[in-house]
Amino acid sequence: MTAVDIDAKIPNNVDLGADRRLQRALESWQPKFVEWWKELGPVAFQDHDVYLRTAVSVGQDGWANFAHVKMPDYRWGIFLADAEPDRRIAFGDHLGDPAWQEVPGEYRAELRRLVVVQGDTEPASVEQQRHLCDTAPSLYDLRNLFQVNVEEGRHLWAMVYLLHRYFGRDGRDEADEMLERHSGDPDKPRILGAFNEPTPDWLSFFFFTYFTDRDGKFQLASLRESGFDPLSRTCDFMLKEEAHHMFVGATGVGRVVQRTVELMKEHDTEDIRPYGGVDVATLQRYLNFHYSVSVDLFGAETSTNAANYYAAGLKGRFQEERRADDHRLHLATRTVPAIVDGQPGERQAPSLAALNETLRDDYIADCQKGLERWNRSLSEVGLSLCLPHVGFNRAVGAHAGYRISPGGEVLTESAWEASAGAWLPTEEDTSFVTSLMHPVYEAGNMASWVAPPATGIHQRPLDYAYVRI
Ligand code: BYC
Repeated sequence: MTAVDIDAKIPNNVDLGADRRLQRALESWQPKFVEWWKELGPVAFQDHDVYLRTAVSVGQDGWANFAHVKMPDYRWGIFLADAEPDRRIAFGDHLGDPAWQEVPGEYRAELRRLVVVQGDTEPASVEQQRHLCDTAPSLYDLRNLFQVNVEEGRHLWAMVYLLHRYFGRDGRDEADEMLERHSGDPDKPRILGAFNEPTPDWLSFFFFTYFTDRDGKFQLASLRESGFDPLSRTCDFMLKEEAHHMFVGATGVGRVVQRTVELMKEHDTEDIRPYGGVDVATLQRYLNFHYSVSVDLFGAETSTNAANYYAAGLKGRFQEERRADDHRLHLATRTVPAIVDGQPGERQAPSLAALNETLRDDYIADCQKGLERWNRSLSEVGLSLCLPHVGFNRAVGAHAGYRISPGGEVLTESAWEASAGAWLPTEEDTSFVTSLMHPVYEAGNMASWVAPPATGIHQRPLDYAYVRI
């Protein structure tokens, strides 16, 4: 294990000091990153002390410090999980070969593309969320937003390190472009669809961190399987931080649901908008939107890119080594969703080509778990939330171009137009949700539309000054 150099200009456990050229290259990218952070990171609170977790090590325990820090002074660093001795590639045509410590020449372009797509999402989400600090429902939530933001920044660092260290000149150019594309920019947008959608309010933020960060969990877990060992180790450590982001989403939506149930019981009505709560129908529409754009992030049902990544040993399946098959998938087949005779149906496809779908299946099963928890609360008022049909509101894959209801029925354009307002957030929903978004910045207080969390952060009380105002 390489020791963590925490006091270096760029904290790291990759022995950066031993490679002067690389160190200089990254140190020249560092001010561009900080400039980007100040320009396109959170629009306020940059000079405030925030109770942040900072990665300082990669072990099981004590890998992070908690302290008040000003965001631009956050110690963004490069941390790879410890190397596994004699690690072998666990799938694909190189099954059983020693994992690569350098980029194999024949897979350079594919690996670079994977690293770039992954890296691009990280600053994108910070850009999407930059205005949320104006309207946080509590200091606890404000701090969680900033925690998520600084860690997405660190995840960008994780990918930029790989680009600089392993991809030479074009890697450095790609690293610069990470700061040049911007979420929603018509000329230079972010690469993947969901990362160009705005995150205009906190309800959207909670659903984004539940559904879209969960795509991050599954993509990172697949990249952790990579035969390219530095990518695998980097993703392993990123997943540790990522868990908190999904916690923010799962508990965030859970707290909104809890408050909704309280208000419904108190006022004996589903129409709790007049009492400052979010009604269940609105929650379902927000869920439908964030779920469907996140489901798109897995790509098409069958993909030669995905097959090639797997065969080459670059990107595996979720929990690859726990699967009881040959880990090559040359002969295996599976069903994938398809439109058959104009209706949602299935077709048979080679498992190798269908790996995006396999990952999407794992993701959907994971999404369902949170719903079950929220629905336990909602059962007290006889209501529930559900995931829409996989073909609903899709822009990528077999269902793109079809109008499919949440129940899975193919609709004409006019039937869709007539019902879409019941299924996706309307302008009225957005303006109602916006009307609830008022900052609550007295320690311990909470906005009316969301219940307080069960506990504070790192054993601190709920009325702790998570952000010093
Ligand atoms: N939007 O062959 P296909 C995270 C493109 S999130 C726009 O099916 P493939 C995070 C596709 O690029 C995790 N374009 O694609 C979360 C391809 O283009 P080309 C991010 C799309 O390659 C929250 C074409 O359509 N990490 O970490 O099999 C906060 C054909 O599609 C989209 C990764 O995604 C889309 N949604 O699959 C912060 C992991 N979908 O080649 C962070 C790395 C597809 O024809 N990426 N296209 O020009 C990959 O593994 C794959 O690139 C994808 C796409 C799974 C994304």
